[in-house]
Amino acid sequence: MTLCGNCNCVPGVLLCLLFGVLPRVCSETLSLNGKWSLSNSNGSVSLPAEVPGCVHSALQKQGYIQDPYFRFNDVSYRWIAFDNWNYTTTFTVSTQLRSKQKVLLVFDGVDTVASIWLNGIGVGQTDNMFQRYAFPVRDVLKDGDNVLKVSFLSPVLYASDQWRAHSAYRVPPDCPPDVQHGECHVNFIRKAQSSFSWDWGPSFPTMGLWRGVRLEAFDVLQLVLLSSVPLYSVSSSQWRVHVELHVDALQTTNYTISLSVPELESEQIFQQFLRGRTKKSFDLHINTSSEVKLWWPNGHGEQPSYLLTVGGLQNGFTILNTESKVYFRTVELVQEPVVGSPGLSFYFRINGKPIFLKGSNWIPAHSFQDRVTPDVLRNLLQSAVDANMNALRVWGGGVYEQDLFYSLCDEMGIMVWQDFMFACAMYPTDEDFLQTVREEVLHQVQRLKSHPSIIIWSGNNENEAALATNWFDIPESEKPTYLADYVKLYVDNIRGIVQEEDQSRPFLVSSPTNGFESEQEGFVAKNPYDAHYGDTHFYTYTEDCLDWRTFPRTRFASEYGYQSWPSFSTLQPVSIEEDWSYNSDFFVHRQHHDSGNLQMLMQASLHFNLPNATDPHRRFTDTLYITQVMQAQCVKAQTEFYRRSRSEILWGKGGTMGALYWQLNDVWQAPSWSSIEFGGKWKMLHYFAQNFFSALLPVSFEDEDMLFIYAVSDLSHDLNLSAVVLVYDWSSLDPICTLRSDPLLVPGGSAAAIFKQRVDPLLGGCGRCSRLTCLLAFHLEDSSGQRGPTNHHFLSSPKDAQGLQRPNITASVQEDKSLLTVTLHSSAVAPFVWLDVGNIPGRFSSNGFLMLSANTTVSFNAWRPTSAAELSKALTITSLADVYRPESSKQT
Ligand code: BMA
Repeated sequence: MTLCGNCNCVPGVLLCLLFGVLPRVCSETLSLNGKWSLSNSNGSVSLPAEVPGCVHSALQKQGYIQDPYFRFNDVSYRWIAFDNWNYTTTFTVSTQLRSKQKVLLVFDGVDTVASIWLNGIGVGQTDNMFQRYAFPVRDVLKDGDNVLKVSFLSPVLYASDQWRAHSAYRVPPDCPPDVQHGECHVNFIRKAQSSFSWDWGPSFPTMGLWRGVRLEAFDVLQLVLLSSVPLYSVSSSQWRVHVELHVDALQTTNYTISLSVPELESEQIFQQFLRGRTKKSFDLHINTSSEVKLWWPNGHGEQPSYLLTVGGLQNGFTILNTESKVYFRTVELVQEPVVGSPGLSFYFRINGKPIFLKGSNWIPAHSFQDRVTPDVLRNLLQSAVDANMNALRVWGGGVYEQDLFYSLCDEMGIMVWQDFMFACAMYPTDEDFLQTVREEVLHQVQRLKSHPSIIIWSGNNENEAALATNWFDIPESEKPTYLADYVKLYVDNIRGIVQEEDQSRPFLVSSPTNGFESEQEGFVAKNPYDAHYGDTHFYTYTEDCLDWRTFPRTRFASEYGYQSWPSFSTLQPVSIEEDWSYNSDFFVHRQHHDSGNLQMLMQASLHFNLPNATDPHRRFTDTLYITQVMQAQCVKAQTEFYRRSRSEILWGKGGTMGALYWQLNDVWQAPSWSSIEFGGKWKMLHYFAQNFFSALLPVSFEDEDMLFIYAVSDLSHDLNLSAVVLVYDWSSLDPICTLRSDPLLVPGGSAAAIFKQRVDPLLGGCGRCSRLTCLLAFHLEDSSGQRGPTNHHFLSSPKDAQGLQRPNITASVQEDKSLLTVTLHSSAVAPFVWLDVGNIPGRFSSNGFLMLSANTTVSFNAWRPTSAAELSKALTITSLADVYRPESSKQT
């Protein structure tokens, strides 16, 4: 029997209805995406607009405004979000569609506060960017032209009205810090919290239809949503797939539902009585004699998927025929007593195996979501995988990402820590607000729970900490009100819904939190940053980032980081020549973190000479470079500290099982904590992440003049390893001594001290070597040779290094078939060698490295066609000794 051959079906869901001997009747979908018209409240601006899209994108596309990211345009274009806007489209519908019993007008995403009019009749209202809306419109449709209008209220004015109406007590913060040039009261509107500005992003309070719009028409039955969650029973050693069908049944009848995973020879048939809008649950038990291949995080195995097919019969005729992907894995968040340490552990077990989470935090990839194309997502997520990450936290101040984001994470083995979208604020809890949040949470959990990549839900970003440590100066006497609101929102409502909908993964109320301990303390712990429990966020800008004593020996580091500036080629398209100095108005304007520009230079100056080229442009680009060197070194030091702390409890602390630095990506071209610039270019930090997240890693540190090297292994098997240490003089490319530790059995999934020697005797044993004249390079070896990357250890600040020379690096670019390589020649030891090819998109196999040999070759993976000639022309090379000239400092 052929099904739905020429019908429009709901994307992703093939649904077809056939009745007895009657001709086939399918559900019908009419997409309303495409060209709409857009106008402002008084009609003075009127233009075509794309749906999905937003007002800002439409204005730019039609030439009403310049690039909103250009220079100071974020402030120049403030007016856009203070106006009300109307989206209008005209469409016709077939008689066949109109003759259906039910017709729904479906919006997958409305940003945000709007009323919806069809042929002049109000059919619905929206107030939450994160909900899906479906309004019945059958009786409003007519022959000929139908006019659909969506009238948006200014989100800024709406938020402010809501805030004013909430007069009983304040719900802070009122406004973002001035340095962010943002709008106020974003906590009163359910839209991306960072859209009113953040400490890394501009204020663009968008409006628009940011996801698809369509008519869905059907008779008898519609499948609204299908979810499938595999669950494993330890007692019966059996998998079952928990399937939920959300249907709208217009005819009350008995249906036969069949579920099967053919590849696992598992099938079950169910009889169901369906009536109205309803959710039906089924358990498909997987044949115990079939071998189930498990989904593993990146670096721990493959990500095999199976096809689940769902069929439905009514009176012997097929009414439903759809399929979806299923991946099998279990997840546990382990919080249990730790030997030798007060508090509780905090780590994830996937398929029974403890996994160290390595990765970063994800923020919106653009202020205008319509610009987040599949290519943008693919590129960023591939960059995460290429840097050996296995986890990303979708941070709670942005958006629940589009389906493709999670599908790619499933395929790439990226574990997702999914926040709900509440960040750095208190929130109202009046009934209207709670109601819209409940619908949001329900929708998002149902939409996303089939993805194995999501391993945890988390209620909010930093709101427990904000309350506990009183960010908003709430008087002690008023605290109970806020605590009660906190519990009402995140525990009674959000957690309640999540746990009802999804028992397959843990729920955490906040991040950072003390987990079970926070719950014991009434959900807001006295100190949610306590390293003995849960996860921590830790930032310091003034202390020396290369001193590991600075960092908390936490169970799980879910945020930490340092800012840097993006490279010149990223800034150039949004700036002009007068902006190209570190203290320009543009540089001040773009920095949304109080004192951020100064903090970067201060941190850099602890270990590096600040650039002093006499040519101002050179000094400017060198300064961008030095901020990236600093950031890369700082995050490396902190991440290595967390990774080497996985197997150790010292002074009651340790057992660290996660390092997610802040932040992976950027929303625009500005200074931030990101390791990838807006546009996808890797900062030096991202190249460093490739190494510091590698499965097998040697890590060095000093404690009281004792040099330690740890072997950190995320592998599943044990290795017999030695550490090999090469001592170099800064002034020579030949090592002056080599030391080797005795072999040590390093168990898979552990960190072990493999090398230990006092620094002074070590250097003394090498002849004419001191902390100022020498440095160390080291790696791990087994009988098959080097395992993992080479790491290095500076014995003093590079700015004090004696013998460090300008290396005069020369390069030649070759092209062999499609492989582009750059061969470098250096006359001296060169730290932080940075290759930059301007705006040619792509990445090097390695960059920002320490050059300890005269020649080295790296490849360039271009993201568009290019040539050796083009690359060679664009290539600039900078190393540490190039940015500071002692002579020129004497001249000034
Ligand atoms: C944390 C995050 C973000 C912020 C970052 C850098 O607090 O949750 O809110 O952007 O630090 O300040």
